[in-house]
This record gives sequence, structure tokens and C-alpha cells, in this order.
Amino acid sequence: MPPLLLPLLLLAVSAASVLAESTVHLREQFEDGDAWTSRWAESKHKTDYGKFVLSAGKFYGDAEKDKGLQTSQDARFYALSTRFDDFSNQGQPLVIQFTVKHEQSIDCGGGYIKLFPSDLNQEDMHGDSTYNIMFGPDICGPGTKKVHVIFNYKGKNHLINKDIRCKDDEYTHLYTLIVNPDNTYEVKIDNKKVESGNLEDDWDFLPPKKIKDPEAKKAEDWDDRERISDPDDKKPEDWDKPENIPDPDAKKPDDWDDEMDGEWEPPMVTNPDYKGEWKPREIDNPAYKGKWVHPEIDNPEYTADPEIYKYGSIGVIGLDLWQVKSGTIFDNFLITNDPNLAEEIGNDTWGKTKDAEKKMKEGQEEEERKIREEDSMKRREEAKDEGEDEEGEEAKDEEGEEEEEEGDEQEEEEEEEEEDDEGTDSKLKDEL
Ligand SMILES: [Ca+2]
Repeated sequence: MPPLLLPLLLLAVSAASVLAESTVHLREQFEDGDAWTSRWAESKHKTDYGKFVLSAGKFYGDAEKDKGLQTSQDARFYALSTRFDDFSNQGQPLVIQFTVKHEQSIDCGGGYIKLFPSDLNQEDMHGDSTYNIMFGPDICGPGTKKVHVIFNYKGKNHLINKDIRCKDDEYTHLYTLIVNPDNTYEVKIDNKKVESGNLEDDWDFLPPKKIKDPEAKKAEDWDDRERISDPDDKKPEDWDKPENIPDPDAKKPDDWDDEMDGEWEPPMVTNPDYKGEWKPREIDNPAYKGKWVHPEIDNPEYTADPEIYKYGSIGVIGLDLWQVKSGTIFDNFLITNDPNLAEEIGNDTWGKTKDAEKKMKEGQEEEERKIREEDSMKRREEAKDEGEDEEGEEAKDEEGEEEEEEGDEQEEEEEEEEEDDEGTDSKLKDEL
């Protein structure tokens, strides 16, 4: 190693260790039975909010660890939140992470969290309560399958300009948002980066830096025609020929009777000499000045803000959402200043149970398939025993239909993926 590298390396290590001071503001994995009910508060803003229950669901990787908050009633609003010590993310990364499992194969419903300032009245939390950040998946029909990243900036909610697609299968997925004090951000799904960039670029927090100069105008004699008609090109004198002419080969039929049939005229045919409409040839325009570009100036309305990322108070995380078909499980909530720690915890929780969860679901599907198969076999045999060919045919037909249906579903899914996300937010849709 060259001698210069060692002190540099030490410097880098000490800088890293300063940054590595991790703070965990919230970690909630629901591993202590019913005790969560004392930590989470349901809003009383409405009287008919849906109930969250503690459950690992129909299939899981670990019967205990995979327990989380599951929505249990269809077509309901949900409003539950938990409090932690108030903090500001000033000068620190802010990491929000949690898992979502739409095991009901969700049609329309929110899977996002809201991060609130600590002055939120949890008992009165509702759709219009002021929040700092809203983050997570939202699905409503084929049109909306996105990850929301909404920031409240100076009292106004701003949606991300980019389209981040969320997972729409029935497995548990890990969602992570990292907001850095240099005004950059990163969104991860299952510990893989799916989007990143600058807060200023990807949200409309600030007016644009540059605007078109209102004083600048294209000169009237600005010639921006790249090609023009050649003024020297003239139409040849013999150009114009009729499009159709009487057929020169046509002959008056021998039995034509002028008195009876009228005067004979040959039928019209396309003129082989017809050249169409004459157009002069195109040449490069000698007066071409290039495309005119509107000059830009600094926008007088623009003021840089080095602290877009900053929230003075963060103290509550809430699930404020609408679900048509319930069954979503939220788990592994984590709020920290340490992206690496979040990644490790993600791998230790979601990462450790995801494969077993998949295996269990696939095992269940295999069982169901076997039962269906045995059923249809039984029906076929019964039909055979009775010697009724018609019934046997029916059984076969039914099976054929089933296969077709499955095929259709797959096609639909593919179509859905192609559709863009012009749809309405699941919650908004309901509120409308
Ligand atoms: Ca858990």
C-alpha cells in the first residue's frame, strides 16, 4: 500500500464511524402478543373504522415472527397509529421501512403509512390530518399500482413526479424510503433500489430555476425552414396530361344500334402518360438560420432551499387507508437514521421468512390443485360407471373451461402491466 493511502483510509474510517451512530426511533414487529394494543391507538374520528387483528395470515414463513397487523373487514376505512419520541431529521438520514403483504390478492386498497408530526391527535387522526410523509404501495384496479412518496412541504402535499410501480402479488414485500440531508432520496423494494434522485428534481417543491425570457422574441425575418422549394425548378410544358382518357383499344360493338343505344362512347381508362400533380424539387434553404431556441433566464421566483428534506417534528406513524377487500398485513415497522441498519434488519426479518412463506403458499396451491384434480377424476368415473356418455362430455368440457379461464387471467395481468397509472388513488377514489 502506498504510504499516503493509509492516513486517508483512517480518515475515511473515522468519518464512517461518526456517521454510523445509529438511532432507532421506532421498531415494531408485533412479537409480544396483544401488547401492541397498548402501543397503537385507533382513531375515533369516525365510528366505523375497520378492525386490525394480529395475524400471520393464511401462509407465512414463521408462524410467530410473521404476525403483523391485518385488516379484517372489507370496504372499510382504517385509522390506527403509534407514537414514539419526537425527533427532527435535521442533518441526518431518515429511513422509513415496513413490510406489506396483500395476501387477499388485493383489488383496491392502500398499503402505505403516514408519518406525522408529534402534535397529531391520534384519537382524531383522519384523511385530512396534516402529515409529513406518506409512503408505500397503493393499488386500485389495473390503473393504479404505484408506490406513493408524498412530502408535505410548507403546508402543501407534493406527489413524486416519477412512476414507481409497487408489487401486486400476494407475498410479503419490504418497502424502504431513505431521505438524506443532502436532499437526495432512495426508494427500495425488497432491499433493492427501485428509484432515487434529488428531491428538487423529482417533486415540484420549488418553482423552476430557469424560465423562458419573456423579453426574448423570435425575429420576424428568422428563417427556420430547413428546406424550401427550388424557385428555379419549372413545370415542364408537356407535364399536364389528363388523368383518364377514352380507351384507345375499345371498339364500338358490331351490334351497337345508335338509335336504340345512343351514341357510342369508348370507356375511360387511366392515362399511362398521366404524371400527377407537379411539385418543384426541394433544396436546402440558403437563408436557413437554424431552429430558434427561446433563451432562458434565472427565474426571479426561485429561491434555493438546502433543507427541503427537513422536518422539525416527527412523532407518530399511522395507517390511514381504505380497503375494499381486506387481508393486508403490515409488519416490521422501522424508523431510523441508518440506512445500513435498516437493510440489515430487513434481511433479518423479511429476508429470513420470505422463502418459507412462498414455499408454504405454493404447497397450499399444490394441495388445492390435487383436490380439484381428484374431484374431477371422481366425477368422470361416476359418469363412466353410469354409462352416461353425455355427463362424461360435460366433465371434460368443464375442465377445458377452467384451463381457458386461467389463460385469460394471465393475459389480463399482462395487459394491466401495460396500462399506465392514470388511475385515482384508492383512498381518493372512495372519497370522491
Ligand atoms: Ca412480526
